Amino acid sequence: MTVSCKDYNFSQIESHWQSFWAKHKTFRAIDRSDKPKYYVLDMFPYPSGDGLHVGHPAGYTASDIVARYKKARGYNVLHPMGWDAFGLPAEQYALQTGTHPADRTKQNIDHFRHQIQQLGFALDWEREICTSDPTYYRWTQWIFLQLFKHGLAYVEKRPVRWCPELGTVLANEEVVNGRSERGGHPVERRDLAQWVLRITAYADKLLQGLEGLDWPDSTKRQQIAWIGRSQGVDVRFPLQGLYRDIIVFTTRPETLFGATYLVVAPEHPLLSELVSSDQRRAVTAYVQNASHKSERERTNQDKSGVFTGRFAVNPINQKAIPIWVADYVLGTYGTGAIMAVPAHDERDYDFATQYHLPIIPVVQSFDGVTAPLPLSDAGILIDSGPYTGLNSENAKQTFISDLERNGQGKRAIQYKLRDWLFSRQRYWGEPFPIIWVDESAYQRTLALHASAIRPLLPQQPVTSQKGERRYFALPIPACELPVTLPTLEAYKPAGTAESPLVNVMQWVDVYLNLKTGETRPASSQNLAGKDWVRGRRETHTMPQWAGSCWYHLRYLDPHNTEALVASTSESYWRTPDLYIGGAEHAVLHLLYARFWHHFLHDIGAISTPEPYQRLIHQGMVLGEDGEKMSKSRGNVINPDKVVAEHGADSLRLYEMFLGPLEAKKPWSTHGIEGVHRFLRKVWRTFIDSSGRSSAKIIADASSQEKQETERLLQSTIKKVTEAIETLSFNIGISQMMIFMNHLSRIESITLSTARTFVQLLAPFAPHISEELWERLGGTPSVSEAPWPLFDAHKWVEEQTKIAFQINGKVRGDALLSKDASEQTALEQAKTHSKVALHLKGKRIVNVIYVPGKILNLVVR
Ligand code: ANZ
Repeated sequence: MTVSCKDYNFSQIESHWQSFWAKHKTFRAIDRSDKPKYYVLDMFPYPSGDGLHVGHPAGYTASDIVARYKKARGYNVLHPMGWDAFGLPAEQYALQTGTHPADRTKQNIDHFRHQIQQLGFALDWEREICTSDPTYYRWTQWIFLQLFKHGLAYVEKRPVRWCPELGTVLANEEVVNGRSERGGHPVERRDLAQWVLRITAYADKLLQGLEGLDWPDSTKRQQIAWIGRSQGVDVRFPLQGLYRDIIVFTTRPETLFGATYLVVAPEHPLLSELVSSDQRRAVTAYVQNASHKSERERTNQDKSGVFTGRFAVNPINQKAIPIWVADYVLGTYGTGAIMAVPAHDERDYDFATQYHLPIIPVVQSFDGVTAPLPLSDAGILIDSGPYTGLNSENAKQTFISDLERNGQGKRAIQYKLRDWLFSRQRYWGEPFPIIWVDESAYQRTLALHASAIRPLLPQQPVTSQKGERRYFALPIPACELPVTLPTLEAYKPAGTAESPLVNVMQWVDVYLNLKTGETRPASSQNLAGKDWVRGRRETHTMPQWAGSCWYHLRYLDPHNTEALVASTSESYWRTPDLYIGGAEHAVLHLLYARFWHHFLHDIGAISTPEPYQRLIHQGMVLGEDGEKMSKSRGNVINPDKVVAEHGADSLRLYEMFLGPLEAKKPWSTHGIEGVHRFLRKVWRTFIDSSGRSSAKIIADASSQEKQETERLLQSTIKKVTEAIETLSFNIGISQMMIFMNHLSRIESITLSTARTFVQLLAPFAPHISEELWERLGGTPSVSEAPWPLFDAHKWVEEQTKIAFQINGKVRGDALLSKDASEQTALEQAKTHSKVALHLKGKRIVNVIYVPGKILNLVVR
């Protein structure tokens, strides 16, 4: 089928070429190729019920231009797409309507796929993946097994947010100001045994790995801040009247002489022991009250605290200082206790002022001027015994060595990064490949010689206490994966702080074969005895982050049933050369994915430590009013409508023309019309009213015209190429517009010029380009044509004659580039013999330079 239209009928043209690409598998990535590879990845979408947003194509078009360009440059390109398909909205929708989340998700994906295909992206659809597909999450579970085996997955009691009114636990994003987003009901904290991943074991690797990455600085900085590595000292403060010490973590040991009190967190394990009897009541009430607050509330709000009735001894000067309990000190950071130095720490200063505690300055600013307190800068130590007069920065090391020598302190490193809470009390997520059994079953597994389970057990067993009983986690071995999510009949929340899966007894209550790892529903038969034990499946599910932690690897080998990725594929494709996605993922997704990737590298499953070498965030596309698009504001632009009215090529080109890729930019309906007019002009210039290539296009143009056009063509090749390489697409588009204006003005265009222009336009507006290419006699497809190369020889012709004047009289000339700087022109002039003669013994007092025309020197 060919397109028969005479005019620029974009909808016919676009659907024709989309089927052409699909039929010819034009963008299929080849697994074993002699060509160099190029892997460009988009952050895959969550297929929400709202469909595609115009923000999606901003990133996807950018990656698509690069993919098409790299293909034209001879690379074997991998440009895949998939779905981050587990998640809350599908489950909530199921609750409201009774539609199964899997069905709903499938509908959404079909809609998204259709929308994305309409935009003509050069994707290899044979590699499409979906995180909620058992063939995919089988490997998510497999990675979890490896983490479990290596002691990086454990169970701990952590609070969940339980809403009694709704009878369900809520995710963080469903809680607003302590109330449920839906209904505004109060939300409580409940402690529940949950899975946690030991990401903190990777803190240093995650920090060091950042160094070699080509990422936006701000994203690196956010990752560094999130990991929050602090170097300091653990200082030992003996307690008065108890043979015990309190250890505090400080990054400012040089301020020890200014420590006027200690503070312990309400969760501090020594607190109940150290409280004096007359303060016990007040402290208990305080601790009780603090337990309802979140960490954020504790660190942001006004400070409060209670005296514990006990004193500690400052090891440096033997002074007794009071110990307080206050919730601005967190139990989860450092040692959960601090030495308060109100003169030099803002939080301590506020607290001391409020409770009338002493404030002793021990650092003075370098110039000796009394600065207002608290003074957190470095300076000169004062009132600090033998250390007085030292520069506080240098003194830090002296304090540390002295404390270490006297056994009063120890160097310590702290991280803000916490282990990753990996359980969700949800239905629509990956099940854990875990069965809980009693101790005897665990011991039997350990004693078995041939067992598929035993080699997967971590050194320390993972256990969970329920009332009197202790349960042991046994993994389901890889050969028994996936553990598929059962089909629920009712989506009602469990009514407890557990996942709805607890109600599916048929699935939960099983026999497990300790040798093979096989499972059978316990209700169907009694298998107790020999190798079978009864157990309960883990009913929590994994968080949505899990599937997106490693999807970049699955695209390399999406249909592999034997391994997550075959090493042959992995060693060829390795990791994405370019990763494009929103800045909202600057911290968590990127950190979690880096953690898993480093881990997989450590266990030898893959050959690279870092997943994403080069990263770019596309800026948000705002509404016409300059505000974030939202339904409530009514400023949402529907991409389907834009495609219907102006075509996919216009949408693509327009989104790239809006401005720099990384900038936030408002949509403009006027703007898209302008871009659309440009495409019509391209069409009209190359195609005549009968639909054939225009009579203006000839084999050879007049030499005068040819020169001018050739020069502009070379600039256009150069600029468009550079624009793609540097992802400054808007600059490339402007240049094509300039060139098009020229082409539309001149009498005749050579066929080769017309074709080259079409090739340059192709990555941006591929459909019209394919159509023009075909009508200009190109075969088989512009997507298969090699990229036009910039020809420096023809570029030289851009040089023009420039006249050298001295005091207004022409004394010589030379060929110079139109873009030559004043400096270059001046140097050229000085080497000209006649000009040099006239300059001899004179002083240049003024220079007038008109690039491409004259250089006039005023001399005296
Ligand atoms: C004495 C001191 C004097 C401190 C001074 C600061 C300034 P970063 O850099 O964030 O690691 N701190 C320690 N543990 C804490 C906890 N569990 N909750 C709240 N604050 C805690 O901060 C380290 C500093 O934060 C430590 O150094 C400690 O206060 C406080 F002029 O010790 B500092």
